[in-house]
Amino acid sequence: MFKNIVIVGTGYVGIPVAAMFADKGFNVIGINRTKDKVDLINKGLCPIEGDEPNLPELIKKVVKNKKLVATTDYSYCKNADAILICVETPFDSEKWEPHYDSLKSALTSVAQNMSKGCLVIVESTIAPTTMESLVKPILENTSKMKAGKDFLLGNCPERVMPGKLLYNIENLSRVCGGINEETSNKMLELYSHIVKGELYPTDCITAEVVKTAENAYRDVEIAFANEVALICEKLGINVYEVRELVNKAPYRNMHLPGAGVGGHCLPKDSLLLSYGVKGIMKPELMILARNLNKKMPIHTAGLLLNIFKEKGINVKGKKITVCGFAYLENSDDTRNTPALDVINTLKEKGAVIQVHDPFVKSYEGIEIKKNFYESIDGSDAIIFVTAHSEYKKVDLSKIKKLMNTPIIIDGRNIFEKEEMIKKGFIYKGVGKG
Ligand code: SAJ
Repeated sequence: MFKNIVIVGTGYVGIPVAAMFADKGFNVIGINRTKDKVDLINKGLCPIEGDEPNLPELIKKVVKNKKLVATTDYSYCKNADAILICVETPFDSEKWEPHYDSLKSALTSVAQNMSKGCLVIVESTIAPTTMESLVKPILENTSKMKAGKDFLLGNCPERVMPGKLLYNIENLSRVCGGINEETSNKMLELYSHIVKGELYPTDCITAEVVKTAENAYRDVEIAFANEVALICEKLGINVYEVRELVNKAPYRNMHLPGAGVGGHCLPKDSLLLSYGVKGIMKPELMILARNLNKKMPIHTAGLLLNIFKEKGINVKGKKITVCGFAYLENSDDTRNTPALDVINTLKEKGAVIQVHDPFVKSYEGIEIKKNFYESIDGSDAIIFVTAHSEYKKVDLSKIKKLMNTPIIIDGRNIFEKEEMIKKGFIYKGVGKG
């Protein structure tokens, strides 16, 4: 029977799952290394920016009824029946390896405090074989206990998405990879309290591969759409018309091409998956796809640079407004945003960049403007990088009057080419020849 649950890491993954277990009557302790976040949560406030339906209200409720308490103190693990580890696991693409410092530190602190009979579950995304080669040894060597015997150990990969944190946890299926059958069954029992989706028991390494493969798969799907977009540009046709007709064929689901692939999952999970077989085999397709997607923001900036070149305009000093800094439409999440590569590519050529985003409050070293028309006033070009709904409603005649030169680059198929040309814009869209 589970009563006391500890969640290590109260970010995008940890805080919603902590609030959901607390709402089901469990005594939940949320451990975070930063005191500010701990204090915020203990005031009943949500530490996540952006629009997360029902999450702020849920946190307020469970903190008020004392079912959720945040702390920096790992000694609470002593009384935990279950400990979920939800810390960040970024990938260092320079060194070509996962960055497990947060994971290692969390595991060590948990192992120093946890008691016999506890169930430890890693929800963070990890490369295949990490449970066996890193998680289990740290827990066993530090606690002097045996996994599968003195404590149970499993991997239940998160499936969160900014903007749908609570919805995804409640409704998506989950893979419960246990060190043994007893553990997988205990995981099913625990998660059945908060997950309405299917719960699939399996072993740890299968769970590790499922998580990284499901995102590598999506990255490859998007890369395919991006490659067809590049072909359509060369052939002078519209990739979005091609996509619509391709998807009329049965079993086709061509994804959306665009200005790039950001977020906390897709840019790293194919790298984590390939890292899992490092020294054994070298995956090709998913790495090619990853490299193609990484080029899309540069390609998008290149569409503008080509126009300047054709018109004999010197980019140096030109005022360019980048619209959309979040990696995802109608979100404030900026992790691995393609917008940064668009901005840097143009800055390297001497352009002066303004950034507009209706959701992103701030970003280190970049002023984010809130008023769209102000941000494009006097600009020599606009590049739309994120498909925020606001951009679909802008007044094109007003934009044309405000701009110095009416050059628009559309990274997300926000506008129709014909309409833009009719209105007197010099318009280029990703995938639109
Ligand atoms: N993107 C495209 N074309 C597409 C879809 C997305 O260029 O057809 C771009 C987006 O603009 C964004 C990036 O890819 O920059 C990622 O978009 P995403 O929709 O995949 O959103 P994420 O990164 O939040 O993905 C998460 C993933 N979920 C987990 O890792 C648990 C992903 O597997 C889910 O499919 C996605 O949420 C979702 O749709 O829920």
